[in-house]
Amino acid sequence: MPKKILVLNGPNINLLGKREPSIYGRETLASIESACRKRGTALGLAVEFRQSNLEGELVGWIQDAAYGGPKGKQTFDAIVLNAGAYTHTSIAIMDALKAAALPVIEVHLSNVHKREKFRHRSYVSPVAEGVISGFGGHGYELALEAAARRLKPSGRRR
Ligand code: DHK
Repeated sequence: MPKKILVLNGPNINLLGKREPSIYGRETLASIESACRKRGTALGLAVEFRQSNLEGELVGWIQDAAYGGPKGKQTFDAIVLNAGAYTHTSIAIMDALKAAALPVIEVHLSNVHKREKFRHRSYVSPVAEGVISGFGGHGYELALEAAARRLKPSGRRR
């Protein structure tokens, strides 16, 4: 059975391609999703890609990833998360990730540390295995590679 990876995207990520292209690039979310699918298949992963502008919906998806299966079992093996602006504000998402206790890889298209100070703080980083920031859509593929290695039965954590 392939390992299942939930790729979650937060607010305004649906506008990629149109939104501040000098910061976020010209790639659309659909094209990133299709690159992730290809990369996922090559890595032997089953990738599910979702986006929401709503904090509560993201929290619900994180909870379901860990406890939404039959008998409260997990439905995904790891989460790749670009929480958008909620990265910098959401204690609810951080708490959901803690409660889920699944491996999390944090992704940002832009290099948040080159940007405004309020983007330097992340509520996701303390509960993430690692962070990929500044490589545009390619960062999602790098995150899938990290997840594949992390989930290998004999694979080293780092
Ligand atoms: C996306 C956003 O929407 C911002 O709010 C974050 C992140 C950065 C990104 O680079 O992918 O600050």
